[in-house]
Amino acid sequence: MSYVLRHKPEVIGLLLDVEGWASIEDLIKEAESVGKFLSYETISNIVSRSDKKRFERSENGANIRAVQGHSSESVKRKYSALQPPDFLYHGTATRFLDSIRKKGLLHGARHHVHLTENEVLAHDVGLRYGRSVVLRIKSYQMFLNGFKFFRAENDVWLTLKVPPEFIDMWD
Ligand code: HQG
Repeated sequence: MSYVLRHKPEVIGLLLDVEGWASIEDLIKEAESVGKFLSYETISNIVSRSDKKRFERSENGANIRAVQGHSSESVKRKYSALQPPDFLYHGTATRFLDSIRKKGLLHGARHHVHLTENEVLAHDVGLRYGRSVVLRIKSYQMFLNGFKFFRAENDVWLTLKVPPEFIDMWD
């Protein structure tokens, strides 16, 4: 579900609107056309059991979306800008540090750099790519310097980039 609701809805012929919403009926139908069988109940369980609350259903229950993490071009979510806490954390792998030192944190294929208030969670995110290292980001200083911050419905913080001078902890 993350793959089609964040990245490649077209692989099953699903349409996402600019806010990332897809019709649950269409999701079930299109998934079935590629041999994946989903039901309202399965989807409901995935939504409620997702440890990171990755998905959200619309109030009328007809639509579903991933709340953050998108790379699909059809999605351009409008998050409202917020004042961040003094520091936020980003977990990455040690092998990326040389490049991050030079270029800062870039959003890559996704629409935003992902940050969290939770250092332990950041550590786990870094582990996905190798030896994990948690970087501390001077988010409030960035905010004072005009960088915009957003917070998704699942409390993941988002920003477009983090220049190296705002990263103050390397290991
Ligand atoms: C790294 C998960 C080299 C960046 C998590 C990361 C998150 C650079 C990787 C969400 C770089 C991108 C997103 C630079 C950044 N040079 N490497 N200049 N700038 N990087 O997966 O933040 O479980 O696109 O450090 O919880 O790891 O999917 O982003 O290692 O919230 O719900 O490039 O995905 O959530 O990787 O993870 P990603 P991310 P879910």
